Amino acid sequence: MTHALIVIDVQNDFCPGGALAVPEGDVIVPAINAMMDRFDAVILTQDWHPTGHSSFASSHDGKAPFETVQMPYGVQVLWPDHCVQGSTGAAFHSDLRTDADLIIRKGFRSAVDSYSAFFENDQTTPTGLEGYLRTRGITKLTMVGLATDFCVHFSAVDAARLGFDVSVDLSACRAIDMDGSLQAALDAMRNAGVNLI
Ligand code: VGL
Ligand code: ZN
Repeated sequence: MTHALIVIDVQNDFCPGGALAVPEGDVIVPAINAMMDRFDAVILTQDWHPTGHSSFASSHDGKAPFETVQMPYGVQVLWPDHCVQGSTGAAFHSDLRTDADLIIRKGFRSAVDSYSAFFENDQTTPTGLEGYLRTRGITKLTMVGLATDFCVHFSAVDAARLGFDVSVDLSACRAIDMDGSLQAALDAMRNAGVNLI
């Protein structure tokens, strides 16, 4: 059994002072750093949007952040501009250990957002992470990071559906929590067979 730690989007824009700050997003960094040595593999994900990305409210006339829009692939929440490729906001929190095996970037296609580390929000375009894990013989995943109710949630549910043994360590996650999204995410993860610890 090969067990990987997947660290989701611990980037400046999701930490206090960032463009899409998650309350206490930075508080989890020491715990995540300490966990890394206990795993066979460590993988970081990085939200990585081009300027003018379709998930940005600023790309839609008359729309404000946290409103929604209908995209060809379904309903999309609109966000403040965040994690623009190469920006300081897209960089990992400066205290996060980056001595990881793999950094996987997502959300780099303008027309489709990607919450999950496995599939873009159209739920069909793969990021390549599944192939990486399978070819390394990794079957067990523990996920931590930001935000519990968006990227951690969709990554964990996709991983469980793909047949990985998935746990989410909630002590090393923090949520955006808009309109009950945290409770909905916890329910969805539980229903998908994700172990919440
Ligand atoms: C995320 C909203 C937009 C996340 C990324 O990492 O949870 N949330 N982009
Ligand atoms: Zn994003």
